[in-house]
Formats: sequence, C-alpha cells, structure tokens
Amino acid sequence: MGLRLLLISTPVGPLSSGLGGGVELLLTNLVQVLQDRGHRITVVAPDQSVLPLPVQLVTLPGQWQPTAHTASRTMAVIQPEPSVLSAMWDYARQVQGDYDLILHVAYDWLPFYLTTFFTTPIAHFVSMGSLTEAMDHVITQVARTHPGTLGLCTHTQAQTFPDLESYFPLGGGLDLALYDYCETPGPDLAWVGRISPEKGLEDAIAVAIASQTPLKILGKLENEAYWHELQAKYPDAPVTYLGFFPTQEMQAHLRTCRALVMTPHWVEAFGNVAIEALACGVPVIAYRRGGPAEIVRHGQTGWLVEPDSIPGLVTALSNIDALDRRACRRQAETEFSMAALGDRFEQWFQHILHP
Ligand code: HBI
Repeated sequence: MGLRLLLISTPVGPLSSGLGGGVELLLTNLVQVLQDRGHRITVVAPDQSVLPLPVQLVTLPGQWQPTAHTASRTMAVIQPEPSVLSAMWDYARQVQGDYDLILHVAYDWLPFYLTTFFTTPIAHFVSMGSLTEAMDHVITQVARTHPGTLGLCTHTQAQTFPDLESYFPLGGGLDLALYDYCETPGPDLAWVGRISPEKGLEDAIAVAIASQTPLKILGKLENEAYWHELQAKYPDAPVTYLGFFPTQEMQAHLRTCRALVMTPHWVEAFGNVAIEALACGVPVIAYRRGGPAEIVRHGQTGWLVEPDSIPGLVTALSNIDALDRRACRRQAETEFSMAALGDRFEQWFQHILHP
C-alpha cells in the first residue's frame, strides 16, 4: 500500500524544540514506522526544525502560532502574519497533487477550515481535548463534512468535544528499543512534561514534600513565570529540574525512578510520558483524568487516583512497591509498540482512502 504521505507538523515551534510536546515524538515515531512499511514521506515544518531521521524535510519561515492550550475558551482565532501555518498550508496546496494523503497534527483552525478546498484527502490528528469554542466548532464541522478523517488519541479526549460524531481512536506508540528496562530503581519520583500550568506540576511538588521523596523534573521549561512561581512557593521542596532532553537521555533519567507521577489539571489527550515510563518498567501514579486513565492498569502497572487529591497521590506512592515493574514493560510491549502504532495509523488511512 506504499502511500505518498505529506506530514504537516505543528506550527507552535520547530521540531526538536520541545514546544510541540508529544506531537514531536509522535511525528518522529510515525515517520520511522511508516517508512519501514514502504510509505514515502515528506515532512513540512517550521524553520530550524530537525528530525533525527533520513526523511525529506521541508522547512518554512513565518511566525509561530500562539499555543491553543493557553487560550481562553471564547478566544477568537489568532494567526500572526507572516504565519508559518499559512506558509505550510500554501506549500501543501501547491504540492498536494504529488501525494495520496495529507496528515496534519496542528491544533489550529486553518487546516480544518481548508479541508473542503483541498482535492487530496486530509487526515486530521487532534492532539488535545476541547480547549476553545472556535476549535470545537471547526473540529466538529469537519467530523460532519468529512466523517472518519479525525484521528484522536483516546475516547476520554473525544468526550470533551460537544457531539463529535465520528473519530478514529489512535492511542500511541513508541520505539521500545530506545527505552531500557530498569528492575531496581532509586528513591526518586519523576515528573515529565512541558512545564505549563495545565500540567499541574505544583501537585507533584506537594507530593514530594508530603512524602519527603526527592522529585526529578524533566521537560521543556515552557512557562518561566509559572516555574518561578513554584520555586518561590516551595523553596525547600526536595525537587530538581534536570532540563529537556531527547528521548535517549530523558529515559536514562526516568528509568531509575520509583514511579512517574502525572498530575494533569486538564484532560490530557493521551500522555506519552505514561507509556515512556511503562517502557522503562516505571509504574505510573496518575489522576483518574484523561488519557492516563485509559493507559494505566490500576493496581497492576500503576495507581489511578481521585483527580486533584494530593493525599490520594501520597497513598498511591506508599503502595508503589506492590506493583511489578516487569508488568509495566510488558504492557508497553503489548499495547504501545511501533507495530501497534503503525497498524492503527494504516487502518485509519485505509478508512479515509477507501471508506
Ligand atoms: N497550540 N495553536 C496550537 N497548535 C498546536 O499544534 C499545538 C498547540 N499547543 C500544544 C501543541 N500543539 C503540542 O504540544 C501537542 O503535542 C499537544
């Protein structure tokens, strides 16, 4: 089925900057697994993007999109010009005839609105839950006019959108060869993600203080003001911010931790860091909210906790040794492998091209 695929990246920052969060990891894994299956891929992304893979990469200039996850629900659509988003889609318009399918991963109004103006089918990967009225409107509109072309991570994510009629559940997947299983961890807890209010880092810091457990923080320092607020509020917390790392180094820090703690204040569409932890044998303690609630097997590969309950997280941490780290690795191997990822995306593409 060797398809000619045009993958259009997120306009919030260059690939490998970390600004694209889980979508950067998804694109990297997708390119690998789909190329291995004989598809020919071109990636379109903002200037300065880097992909550690032998793939055709078209980079375009222009201003990045303001992030949707910091928008208010009623905020109007914003597109600073000259915009990298419109540059990427003008490029796609010009070359669309050379491709069988366009896949985009932007959480922005324009690509959804342009769907009817394109002749080549567009597969829309929706990377987050409902955030604004404008995006809800255009996403549910495309679900109606182009049924089957919306790919979401989880059912929980889909339920955040008002009457989303049709979507294809995609889950996630990793190159498990990059993650080294660790049988005997150190004492530390880990928190991994973009440092931004919706990720709820303050709750993980509260757990570290309440349980007197050292916390390693890894991820893109996206919101400096928020980070400084936390440092001022918890000056003596046993926490260390290690930085943002490519996968190999990130997992080297993550794998030796006793548990990953996930404290999302929003509905996390998926939670790539949860499957990265499982891949290393690290059990996951998470609020029963969003993607992690569909990933973690409660009592086997982690503990799911009453949302926003710090005491609940602390209790879960005290029971972490009841979990089998090898079961965590096994779950990643059975549910979140590259083969599973490739199968789901190929099924979705077939569903779009041959409904
Ligand atoms: N915001 N406007 C906008 N567009 C995106 O593509 C986008 C975003 N915020 C976050 C984001 N993408 C990525 O971090 C996803 O992985 C969630």
